Order: sequence, then structure tokens, then C-alpha cells
Amino acid sequence: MKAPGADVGSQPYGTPSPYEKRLIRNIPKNLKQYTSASSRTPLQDLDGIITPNGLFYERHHGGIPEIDPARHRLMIHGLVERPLVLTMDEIRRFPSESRIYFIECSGNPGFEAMTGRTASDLVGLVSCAEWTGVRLRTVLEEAGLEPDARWVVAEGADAAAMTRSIPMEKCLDDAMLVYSQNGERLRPQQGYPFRVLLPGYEGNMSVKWLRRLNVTAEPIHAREETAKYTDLMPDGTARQFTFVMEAKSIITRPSGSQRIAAGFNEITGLAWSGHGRIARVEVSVDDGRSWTEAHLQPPVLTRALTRFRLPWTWDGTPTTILSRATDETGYVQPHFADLTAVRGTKSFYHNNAIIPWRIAASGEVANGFVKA
Ligand SMILES: Nc1nc2c(c(=O)[nH]1)N[C@H]1C(S)=C(S)[C@@H](COP(=O)(O)O)O[C@H]1N2
Ligand SMILES: [Mo]
Repeated sequence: MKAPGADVGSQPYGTPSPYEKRLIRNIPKNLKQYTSASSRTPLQDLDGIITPNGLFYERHHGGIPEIDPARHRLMIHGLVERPLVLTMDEIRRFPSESRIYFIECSGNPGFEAMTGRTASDLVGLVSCAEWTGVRLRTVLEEAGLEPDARWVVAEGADAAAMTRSIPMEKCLDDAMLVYSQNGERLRPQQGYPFRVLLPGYEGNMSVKWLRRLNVTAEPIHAREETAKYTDLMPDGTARQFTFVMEAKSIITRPSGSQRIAAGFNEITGLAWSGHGRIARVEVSVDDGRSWTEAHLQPPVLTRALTRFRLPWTWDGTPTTILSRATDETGYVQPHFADLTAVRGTKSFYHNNAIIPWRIAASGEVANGFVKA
């Protein structure tokens, strides 16, 4: 108080306090290679439901391209009456909308990757933002759909040329082409200058750096919907086109590698469902013997992260805590054993199992999937 502080504009683009330097994306060491790179959101250190843009998880199959929006084009062709090539300015002239949605990678975590220490290690491939853009429907109507138009094949302008077939019902429903995230232009990592956003669908289909929409009668069976993003079932067949991310939740505090003290602790975490709103989150503080309904913090939005809270007094005895989400369709988040009973052990994607946190007498919190 005895001297003036730093000048206004000393940081033309604001950054966090120097005391928050450790709040960064979580980059798994074994996943740094070019073709399979990802970074995770530090869920356990964030509050509320919105992920700051600098901490949004990233998943890239061919690196982050640098794209000059002035030179970027979107081509819309195939089963349309008027093929179009649009500039960024033309895309921004369409009527716009802003909506809050999560995006989650369907390998979050893979069936055999349940050994992470923190909430971020386990399910950090999910983030939530307010997106602004144009309804995909509006752009498709501008091009005019032919009678056989049943799929839209989206292609990215990255080195991976990420390509996915999207069913027409989704394209005409809530699908968006987004250019802004939390009020500012998309970051290069999230698909600058613009991307597809398919609310509730596996993140892989929200094609970033979008350059092309090919309207077709059939899906094209691209690499990412055959060799990848399919699940081998116990009978030897594979599940394909598993679009929707099913209901899931995780306690972010207390969570792995944190330490709590006996006495009052607020249990809080996140729940979400690709099928709609979260209806209920139950928390167990006795390893699933009994469950208590947590408070859902408004707003509870469709296909967005939902914050839940439960006051708890820990008596200091070792225990395991769990959370279980139910969505508005009545679907209940399963235990891992229930998932493998149906899906076998050769599955990789769409693991929405209940996550156990084990609390030791010392107050140390650890991943309950890993033996003590
Ligand atoms: N063009 C392109 N789009 C892409 C990808 C990619 O590698 N290239 N990765 C996909 C995957 S697997 C996911 S989970 C999401 C991740 O989005 P994010 O990096 O903005 O979190 O983008 C999808 N869209
Ligand atoms: Mo992904």
C-alpha cells in the first residue's frame, strides 16, 4: 500500500499471477511424439465449469498447423445444389450463436490406462468452454442439400488431414462451426481459425482447422472410424460409430496426489453427459456401501460440465470415495467391472467408469484402481 503498483498495460495480454506458475497443462511424457501428442487439463486445480483457453486439453494427430485466416478457405461440395468456397469473413457473416459445451476425447482414459496419479492423469482429456460460431445447419442450407445427402465428411487442414463422417441428423441438429472460444478467437491448438463442434460426441469428430465438408450418401470409413476409434468386442466384432460420450463424473477435490486433514472437507467434482443434462450425482465416502446425493451447482447445462459439491467431515479413518453420475435419460455411470463385463478387455475407447480415490490415514489421496 506504500507504493503504486505496476502500470496499467504492463501486460497487454494478461497472464496469471507469478504465484500460479505451476498451473499448466499436464503433458504425459510418453505421448510427446508427433503423431500421438496430447496434453491434459489440470482438472483438480480448477474451479467452476469453464476451462481457461490456455489450459484446454489438446489432442493432435499431426501437430498444430499455422493457418493465416486471410488465406484459409472452407469448401462445401458433394451432394449439394450449390458447391461453395467460403472465406473466413463470409463464415463470420452468417448469424452467430454462443453456447457452452464440453469436448472429451473418447480415449479418456483408455481401458488399460487407469494408473494415473491425478484426476488430470485419468480424465484430463475433457474441457468445457463457451463456443461462438454458426450452426452447421445454416451453412449446409446455404449450399442446399440433395435428397441423398445423409452424411457430411469433415476434413482438417493439418498434416493428419483428420477426416470424420458425421451423420446428417447431428449436422442439422446442434452441430456448430466455431471460431471463438470463451469470447476470443480459437487458439491455434483448438483449431484456429475454425473447427467443427459436435456437442456430446467423441472429441475426435470435432475436426479442427476445418477446410472441407463433403456431403455424401454413405460414411467414408476413414482411418479414424475403422482402424482407430472402434472397439473390439469379446465376440471378435468391432463397435463402430460410437459417437456419444456417455455420462461420467470425477471427484476433483479431494483427488489423487492431494492431501487432506481430518475434519471438514468439501467434496467437489465434475459430471457430464453427451446425451444431455446431468440429473443427479451421488457420492459415496464408504467405497460404495452408501451413497448421498451431491448438490449440483447451477447452471446445469446440456452437454456441458456440471459442478457438484458435498460437505463432508472426515473422521480420519482410511476410506475410498466415489462419485456416480446419472443423466436426464436415466443412464447411470457404471463401475469398471460392469463395463468390462459387457465390452470385454480389448476395448480402448469410451471408458466412463466410476473413479475411486483411496484416502490413507495420513490424508494422502491416491488412485483406487492402483493397489496400495
Ligand atoms: N484436424 C484435426 N482435428 C482434430 C484432431 C486432429 O488431430 N486434427 N484431433 C481430434 C481429437 S482426437 C480430439 S479429442 C479433439 C481435441 O480437441 P482439442 O485439441 O481442442 O481439445 O480434436 C479432434 N479434432
Ligand atoms: Mo481424441
